[in-house]
Amino acid sequence: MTKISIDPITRIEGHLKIEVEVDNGKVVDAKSSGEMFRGFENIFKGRNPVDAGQLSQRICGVCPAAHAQASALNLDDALDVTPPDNGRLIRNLLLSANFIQSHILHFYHLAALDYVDITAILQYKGSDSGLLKVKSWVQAEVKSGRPTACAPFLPRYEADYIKDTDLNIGAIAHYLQALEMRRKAHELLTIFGGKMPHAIAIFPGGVSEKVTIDKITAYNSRLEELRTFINEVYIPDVLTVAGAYKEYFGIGKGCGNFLAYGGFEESNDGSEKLFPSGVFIDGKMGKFSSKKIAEHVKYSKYTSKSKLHPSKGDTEPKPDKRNAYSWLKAPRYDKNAMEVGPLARTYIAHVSGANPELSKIVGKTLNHFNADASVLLSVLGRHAARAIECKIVADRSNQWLAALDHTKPVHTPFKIPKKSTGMGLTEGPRGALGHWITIKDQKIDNYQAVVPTTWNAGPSDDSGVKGPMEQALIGTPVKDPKNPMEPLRVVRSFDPCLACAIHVVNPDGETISNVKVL
Ligand code: NFE
Ligand code: MG
Repeated sequence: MTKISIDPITRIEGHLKIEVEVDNGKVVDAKSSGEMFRGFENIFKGRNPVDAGQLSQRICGVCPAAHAQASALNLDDALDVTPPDNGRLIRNLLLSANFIQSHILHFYHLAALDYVDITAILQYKGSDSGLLKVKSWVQAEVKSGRPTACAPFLPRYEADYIKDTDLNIGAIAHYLQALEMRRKAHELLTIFGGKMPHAIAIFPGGVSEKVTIDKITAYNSRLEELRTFINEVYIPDVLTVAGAYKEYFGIGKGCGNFLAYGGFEESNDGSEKLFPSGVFIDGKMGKFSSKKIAEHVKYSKYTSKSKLHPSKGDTEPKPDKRNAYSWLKAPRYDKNAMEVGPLARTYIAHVSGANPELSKIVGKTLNHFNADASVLLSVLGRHAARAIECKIVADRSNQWLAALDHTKPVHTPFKIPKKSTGMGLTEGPRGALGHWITIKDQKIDNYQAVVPTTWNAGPSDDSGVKGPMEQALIGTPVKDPKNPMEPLRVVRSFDPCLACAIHVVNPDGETISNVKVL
């Protein structure tokens, strides 16, 4: 039995440690540990409820629009206010810009170097200035013997990278182009959001930024460039990687249960959404009920009572708690571990038939690989689902943009009640995101967030059932324990964000664990 500890996992957001035990070339046990405490929820107490939108966006710079949206829906509920059409549409456009940016980021800048051979750039003979720059960096790294001189390209594990030089150099060119595309997606968000990260225009009752023809035009031109990139570069690249690593359709299955709260409101009361809400448990589709969520903490470093509903949750740290191995709680739905994210959304939308356009693309993708829907429950299924929903969201944004009316309001006025409660459920790029608020004396009395990565990367629950990512790791083949690329590919397929999940650094600056950087 070999024990492998990867700490921290690089090319993700935040600090995550993965420990796996390997026997006979396969992972037989896995532990996922969130390695920082944030206690973000405690900052909200005693504040003006309207501040929640700005505070919660600071949970993360990668998905702030998702937190802004969850917070706005939470406050809409608590303040009993409904946004007008323009308010709802602009909120969708802000969130969609964040989805597009985040999915391109994940595929090209976080995951691609698990497959693409960066050293192929040394064979590059052309004149593109960006590629020549990458070539000179990699050359310098290789020569210097100081392998950390130029992260993120090297050092790296030895692995079965793509062999075709042209394919690798083409992918590196797309890596650079994707940086430019992400800038455009950030600009999209600023047009109606004021700035990115941490938009200022999203607000209970709608948004504060008016519709103008100039803004519509500015959004439209950037969106069209992004849609072209998604169709002509991102989706083909995902298909290329999938074609070269077909075995990953059978690796990293996970718990097989999916949860989606649903996201992108298609009606002002929130009853219709682009991505439907739903649960898929033990092979059956079911209706989602927020009452069935509970956060277990037996293996989490908190003193809180276990199995509390998030509306009653608390965030009291206990770093030295016996047997606890993560700063993440373990959220469960009706006692089940649930995977959330692009695959969960796509699977639920596809199986329920709620989005025919999405089902068409899923069907085409499966035909391309001559496979049935079971292969989606895998590393490659997650990458494919992310690309498919990126296209769905970008295409639909074009229609939301067209539906804006510059003669109409963007906001419905509201009053802050003496006491109230609220719930805001939406979808972030990484999955189901929920915010809960209790208002007392017109101030925040309690604010709790349960984020996508907490669902996916959380530890065992009180009954010892492992989290979805831990379950996905078990059974993963490991050819060479010194170069554990296979488990890394499984982890990265979830696109974890620990900054979100742990809601800063240990205040005493102690070393929390031994760090092996790879
Ligand atoms: Ni910090 Fe986030 C997303 C949210 S994730 S990235 O997407 O919500 O766990
Ligand atoms: Mg929380």
